[in-house]
Amino acid sequence: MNCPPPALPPLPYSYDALEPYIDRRTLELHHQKHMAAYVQNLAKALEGCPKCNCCTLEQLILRAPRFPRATATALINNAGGVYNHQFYFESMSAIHDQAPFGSLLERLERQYESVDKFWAVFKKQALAVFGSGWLWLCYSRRCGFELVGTQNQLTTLGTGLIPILCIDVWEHAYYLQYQNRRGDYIDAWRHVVNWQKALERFCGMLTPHG
Ligand code: MN3
Repeated sequence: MNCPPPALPPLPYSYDALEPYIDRRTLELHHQKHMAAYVQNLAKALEGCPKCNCCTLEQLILRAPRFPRATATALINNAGGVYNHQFYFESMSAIHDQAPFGSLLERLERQYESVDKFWAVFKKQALAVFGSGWLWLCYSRRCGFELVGTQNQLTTLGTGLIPILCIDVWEHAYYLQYQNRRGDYIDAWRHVVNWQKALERFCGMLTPHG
């Protein structure tokens, strides 16, 4: 559970750490302008909502519909924007070309046959997210892995699925470097996925209290 950050949290790597797959300019703008705007707008929304201040990001998103409409919209967009960007930036690593391993690899191969086949499905689904949104690799004990698209700053919270990885497919995540070629960005993204973090999320979920 994460508390709303009072200021823009730093990235877990330097701005050029994902080059050549995601260039410095794209990452700088994405973090310092796009994510920063969600952090600032969330802080503004919380000023007008004393009851919100002791909530985590996840609680703000889940409880948003209980608030008056303007506050609810501000929370869904901005708590969602902060949560999604934190999740996305933590889904990537300065250690390139990691491969899934351990129990996560076993489970992926059981469901998709091979990592290459998983990526083929992932790319197809990420290309199919219409407009601005996200693609999530999620897991549930009942259904196994599911690839779930969300629009705008909606999350997978409240679905019963546990998110493992997410890719931002808003155009601002790739347009400077890849223009309209979302498929090339998805291919490049594969090189910077943080499978260590993905395994931690997956194993956290598999503990009795996870
Ligand atoms: Mn973004």
